[in-house]
Amino acid sequence: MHTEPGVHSSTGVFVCFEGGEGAGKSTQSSLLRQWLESQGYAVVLTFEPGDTTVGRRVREIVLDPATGALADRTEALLYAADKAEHVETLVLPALARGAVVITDRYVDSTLAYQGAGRGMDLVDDGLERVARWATGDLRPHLTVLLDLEPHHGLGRFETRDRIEGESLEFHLRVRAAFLALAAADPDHYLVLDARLPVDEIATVVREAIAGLLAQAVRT
Ligand code: Z5A
Repeated sequence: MHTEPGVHSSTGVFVCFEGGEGAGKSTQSSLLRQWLESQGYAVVLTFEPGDTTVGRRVREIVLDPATGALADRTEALLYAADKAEHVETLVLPALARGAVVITDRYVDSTLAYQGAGRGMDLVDDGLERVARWATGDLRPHLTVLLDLEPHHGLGRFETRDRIEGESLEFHLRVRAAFLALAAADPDHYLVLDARLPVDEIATVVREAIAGLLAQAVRT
């Protein structure tokens, strides 16, 4: 999968969790926040879609099954609007204060769900350009990809939202796209098997973030 080099903030540290449904992103991002705070770091834990005033309304539209089908470009633009608001009003100010910002989902989710899932080409359909434009091409220092076979992840929930209700083939394409993004830029990704015990995953994540923070202090 093709991506251009972007901007990695030089003040705070920006960490992202990605992966399919039920992969443990919320669990791991909360554990990471707790650990970082115990180490004295200022942390902002956030998520997409929906962690701003406007984003909450966008989230309702994109995830409520009652919305029904949307044109692919409409869906991509709604997620892009959420991202633009999120980065501008929440992520960038927190990074400028020197915080560690942890986001549960980010641009890769658009590339995987609206790209591979919906079948929009990243380049020919301009999908990646739109997502990068919406975020000012701000890139995480590290993306933790929690990799899980879709039937395991979907099995962790009883109800399904509008995207979770898509076919198994859709979710298989999404998983493959996440893995391809990580493989294309190994320096900025940590890929972990999401079936491992919660504590084991948390330990590996901590080690990676500790390394990242040590590097940030040196540079
Ligand atoms: N989407 C998009 O299409 N385009 C975009 O640009 C963006 C998003 C940003 C957002 O859904 C949807 O929007 C998402 C992609 C799409 N759609 N889908 N499908 P969301 O925010 O409502 O939900 P989510 O991001 O998919 O997260 P999630 O489903 O809530 O799961 P999670 O955060 O990865 O997992 P969890 O809540 O931490 O754990 C789930 C359960 O598994 C829970 O009971 C845990 O206790 C358990 N768990 C966690 N870890 C483990 C391990 N290691 N072993 C066993 N059990 C575990």
